[in-house]
Amino acid sequence: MSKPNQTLGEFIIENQTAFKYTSGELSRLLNSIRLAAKVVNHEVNKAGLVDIIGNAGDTNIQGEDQQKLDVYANDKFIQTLTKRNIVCGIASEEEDDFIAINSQDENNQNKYVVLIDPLDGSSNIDVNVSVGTIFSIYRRVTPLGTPVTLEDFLQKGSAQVAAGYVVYGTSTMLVYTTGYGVNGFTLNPAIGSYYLSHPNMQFPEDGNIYSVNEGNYSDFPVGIKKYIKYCQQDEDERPYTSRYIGSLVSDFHRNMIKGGIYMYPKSTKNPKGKLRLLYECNPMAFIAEQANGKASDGFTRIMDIQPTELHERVPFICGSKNMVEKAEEFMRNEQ
Ligand code: AHM
Ligand code: MG
Repeated sequence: MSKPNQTLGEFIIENQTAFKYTSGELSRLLNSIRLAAKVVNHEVNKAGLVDIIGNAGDTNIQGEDQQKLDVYANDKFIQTLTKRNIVCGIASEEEDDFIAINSQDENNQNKYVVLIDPLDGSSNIDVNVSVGTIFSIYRRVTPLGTPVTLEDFLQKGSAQVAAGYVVYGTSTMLVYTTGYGVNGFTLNPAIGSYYLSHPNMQFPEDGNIYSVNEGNYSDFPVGIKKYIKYCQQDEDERPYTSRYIGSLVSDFHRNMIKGGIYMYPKSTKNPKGKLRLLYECNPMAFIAEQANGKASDGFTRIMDIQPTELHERVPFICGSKNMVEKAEEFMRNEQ
């Protein structure tokens, strides 16, 4: 399905016909995310210049207020997604409530809801470490012609029609799935086009990297503590390497390429885990499974969890299949 020098725009159109997945609306939706990600990328790249061009809250030389980058990213994604007559609702990490969007004919004919973390890992921005955007797309479940409701957002991850992330790293990449494998596109900033650089991405079945904030170790469930000790044992192919950026998208991206496991378990500080089910865990879980990896809360498949709240948190274990299954085995044994 991939061709040399193929751009993301070409790929989206070509796959629309190949998989007949929409009347073109999903393609237009993905294109709007592609566009917003370019605009945000441009701004993220200037983050190191804040002392020169002004901080959040300052007024810049054009008389515009400088915004914090996560607020800026949120605004850009919402603006871009709102204008195209495709999306009927958006939920964002930056918004307490979902945003309802009516179609231009005022008839509520837009089909899709988008859930988004516009700038994840934003504590990394000030220190020039990579951050990301995560998105998840569903068809609404309430009838067309009626206003969107919370029910449209509280769908299981298994109902996602597309999900993806953008990593603003040493290069900027957009990685996404529509349920037919995972493909990664790298932005050529000189000309503003994304090129298919990582076709058909796959997690290696096994890996030797584990990513977890070990500062929280003493608070972790016993099963996770024992699994971490297992990762550190000098036996067989172990000890594994510990790598933790503190930016989910970047940690996930590295583990998908090299083979590894990411964990954000529950702890006393975060009794339900820290990461959000709807716009952090579900989209990453969809990508992981489409890339032959696995995602669970330690016991249950992430995409089988029935959400009950927009900003619900969940423990998250995700990565190479054999590694996630091993961690689950430790969890089960300590129940
Ligand atoms: P955020 O949505 O507030 O940016 O938090 C999510 C981030 C993830 O990207 C990252 O994996 C995790 O929080 C790091 O948390 P911690 O600093 O507690 O290890
Ligand atoms: Mg986040």
